[in-house]
Amino acid sequence: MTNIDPENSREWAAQAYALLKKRQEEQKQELQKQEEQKQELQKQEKQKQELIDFANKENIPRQPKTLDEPELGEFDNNFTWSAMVLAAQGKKIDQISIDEIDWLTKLRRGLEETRKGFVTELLDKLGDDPLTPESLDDLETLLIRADVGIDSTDKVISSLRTKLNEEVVGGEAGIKFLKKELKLIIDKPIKNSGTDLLVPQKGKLNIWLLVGVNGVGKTTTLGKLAYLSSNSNYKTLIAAADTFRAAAVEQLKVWGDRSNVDVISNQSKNADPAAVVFDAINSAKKRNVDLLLVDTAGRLQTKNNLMDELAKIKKIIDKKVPDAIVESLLVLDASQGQNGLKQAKSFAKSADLSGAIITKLDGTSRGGVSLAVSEEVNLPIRFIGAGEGIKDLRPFNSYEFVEALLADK
Ligand SMILES: Nc1nc2c(ncn2[C@@H]2O[C@H](COP(=O)(O)OP(=O)(O)OP(=O)(O)O)[C@@H](O)[C@H]2O)c(=O)[nH]1
Ligand SMILES: [Mg+2]
Repeated sequence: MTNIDPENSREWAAQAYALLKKRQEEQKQELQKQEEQKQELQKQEKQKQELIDFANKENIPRQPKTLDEPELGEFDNNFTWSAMVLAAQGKKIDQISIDEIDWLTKLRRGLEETRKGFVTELLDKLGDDPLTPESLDDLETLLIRADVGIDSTDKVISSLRTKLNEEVVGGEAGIKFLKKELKLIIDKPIKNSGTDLLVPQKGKLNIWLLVGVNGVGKTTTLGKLAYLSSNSNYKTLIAAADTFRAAAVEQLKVWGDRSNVDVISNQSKNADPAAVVFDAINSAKKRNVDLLLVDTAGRLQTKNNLMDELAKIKKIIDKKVPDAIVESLLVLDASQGQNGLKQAKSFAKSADLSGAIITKLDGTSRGGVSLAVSEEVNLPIRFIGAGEGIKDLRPFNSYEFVEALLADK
């Protein structure tokens, strides 16, 4: 990671902006060409009436790739900040995409409420003065208020206190130190897991189970994951193992259609979720699927029968595909703050979890709960969601998260 000076990075951002603008123009022209070709093709197809049915059923070519990058916005603060975060991670100008800029802008905006809760107030209080024991007390209160959790807060404050005993710490240096400490907390379970970035392993069947209480965003997250995965050229399949809620299958099919991913379901009443997973595994094996995403019903961690159901799903997987790589991902709604943390703790006790996905970071002041999940539940955060759109989910990146959390404007 490089530290670049603000002047250079502004210039860097301006160059990146110009490049993206040019690329967008080229893509638009390409898209128009594809559209014209498509219309021509449709015209021809119309003339071949007898082939139409067949073509529609089996052989219809996939839609030409539409311009799925968002529009490039203004060259403003958001763009500059996002470009700087990418530059600091060693990205080259020609490696960045509008998608990444767009996501970082969303992330920063999403964390705005949380940030307002403590950083802005902290920076106001600190001004340019060095940190004092009193300002640490203020920081402590603000961190707790942002749902960072007692343990993480204690850790950060005592590190800062030690540093303060050794040297004078200016406001800016204090924030830099704080960022480093927060990042350490988030990175610990990720490092412990031995996997920095969760991606499906090629050549194996990867099965990701999404679990969590009602309404936290499991199905939406699964839809976004299906999009990410199929867009990254992993053969993807969805298992609709939420047989509890009547509309669940339909909801999943809509998501599946949006990313051309099939959904395996069983529409009969009271279908057994484990049986759906059984069918989905058969299908996945036949089709050489890389990633099978399993949607499950929302459940309270206290409901034993539902927790048993999860165990049953896992048993089926173990039996049918013992060499599959299974991830049990707990979906947590950030806006639930400490309540979400409690859920995570209970789930971690009764379900064998391997990671967490934090959703609804947009519009909550409780984004700090991500730190509590890392510190107190010891779960690596794998993805974060900040919006209801198909692209509003990205692999978790602790550097980007902490930068967005502590961005000063
Ligand atoms: N703002 C925002 N809303 C989200 C996000 N993720 C999910 N939602 C919304 O949360 C609501 C519940 O989402 P679902 O995906 O149906 O949640 P679920 O966990 O599958 O719910 P059950 O199946 O009933 O347990 C929906 O209205 C989603 O659009 C997010 O990151 N941001
Ligand atoms: Mg659901």
